[in-house]
Amino acid sequence: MAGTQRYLRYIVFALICLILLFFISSSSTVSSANWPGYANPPSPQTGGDAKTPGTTPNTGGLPPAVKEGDRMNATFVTLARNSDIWEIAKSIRQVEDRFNRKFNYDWVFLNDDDFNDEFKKVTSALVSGKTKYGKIPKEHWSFPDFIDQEKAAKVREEMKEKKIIYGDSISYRHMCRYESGFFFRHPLMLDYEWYWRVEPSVELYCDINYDTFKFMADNKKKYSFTLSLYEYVETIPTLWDAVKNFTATFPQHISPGNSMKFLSDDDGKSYNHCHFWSNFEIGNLNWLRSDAYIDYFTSLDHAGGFFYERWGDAPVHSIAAALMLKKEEIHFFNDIAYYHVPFTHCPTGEQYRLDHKCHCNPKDNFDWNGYSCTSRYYELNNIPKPEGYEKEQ
Ligand SMILES: Nc1nc2c(ncn2[C@@H]2O[C@H](COP(=O)(O)OP(=O)(O)OP(=O)(O)O)[C@@H](O)[C@H]2O)c(=O)[nH]1
Ligand SMILES: *[C@@H]1O[C@H](CO)[C@@H](O)[C@H](O)[C@H]1NC(C)=O
Ligand SMILES: *[C@@H]1O[C@H](CO)[C@@H](O)[C@H](O)[C@H]1NC(C)=O
Ligand SMILES: [Mg+2]
Repeated sequence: MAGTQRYLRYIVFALICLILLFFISSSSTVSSANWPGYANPPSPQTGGDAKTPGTTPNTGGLPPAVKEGDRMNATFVTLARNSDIWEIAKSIRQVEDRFNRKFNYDWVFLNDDDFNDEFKKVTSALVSGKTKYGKIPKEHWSFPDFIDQEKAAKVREEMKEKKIIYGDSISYRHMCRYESGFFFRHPLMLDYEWYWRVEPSVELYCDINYDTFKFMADNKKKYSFTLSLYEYVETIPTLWDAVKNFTATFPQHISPGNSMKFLSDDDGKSYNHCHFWSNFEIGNLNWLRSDAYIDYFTSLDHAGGFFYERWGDAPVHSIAAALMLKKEEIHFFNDIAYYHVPFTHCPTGEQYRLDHKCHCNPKDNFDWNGYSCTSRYYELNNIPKPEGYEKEQ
């Protein structure tokens, strides 16, 4: 009897070993076949984490790979040179990770030169939607005939001596004029109603889990921003005069219920230099293509300040939005955490930042700094400031 028992024990032991071996090998094939995890619905965490002292269960799970539902008539748009390739690659990767891998919107690239193969290869590999590459027509990137080029050259010399940033640059002026008056009229852009502008070297710090274009449409927004600040006065000494001439000539284009209070502290007599920072924009292209905006741009263009001064597209777009849109049509995206050197918008509100896996330092948030114009926007629209803003001032 004792011999049979020992015999049985050996058999049971061998069986257990076999079963164990089977589980080890099969479980490792299952998990590797299922990698990457994004393909799976978030699975409830096993109790193992919670039972291990010093660890916490991740109850947040992983976001779904692609959002269901219709897409808007929208595109990303980037103006860039071939030499911007690695800096724009960085921006694209962040926009894709935080937003576009879930929505797969197209991306239009514009350049005053031809894009080279490397630029196209790298950017099209990174973008989850279609990519399109456009060359800017010469007449949108050169001195218009009504500009006195000698006078413009003298201004650049003076600005260089005063050490005004980009003060002596011709290409920077063409860029500002192009972004002010032409990008939305490029043939590739005519196919779309909405745009999101992205520049090289920008960062996004939080997940964006909803369609921002749809949000704009559903809430009747036309223009939006994440950062606002005061413009460098030396670059726009006569911009406000040109604006006043425009409003006198085209009073029909000025909207009732506009955001004049954002721009002026004396009912429009003078400009306080506040503007939305246009390196980030989500906006409506049909508004930019409207008679009102085109009349505005044409009027400013003829005043000459893109070349005789150094007008930036940020104050040009901002003044247009503030005067020609109803104030409710301009949106502040508190939830889009954004960086363009040297300023950060990090959403106020800790719970929001945790829920959206933000990686910005709230101490870097510029919104409540004295040089930001964002509190004016809140006050003018009677929006209560987000909880906790006092601590960030
Ligand atoms: N194709 C082309 N794109 C340009 C040129 N100059 C600027 N850009 C693009 O225009 C946008 C604004 O130019 P930036 O040099 O970023 O200007 P900025 O944001 O005022 O200044 P930075 O602090 O240097 O970023 C970026 O998307 C640039 O890639 C140019 O000469 N040709
Ligand atoms: C997208 O918008 C543009 C501009 O309004 C329009 O011409 C085009 O037909 C629209 N495309 C679709 C698919 O709706
Ligand atoms: C004012 O605007 C009108 C119409 O755009 C233009 O003809 C005129 O030259 C402008 N005057 C100045 C001083 O800019
Ligand atoms: Mg830039």
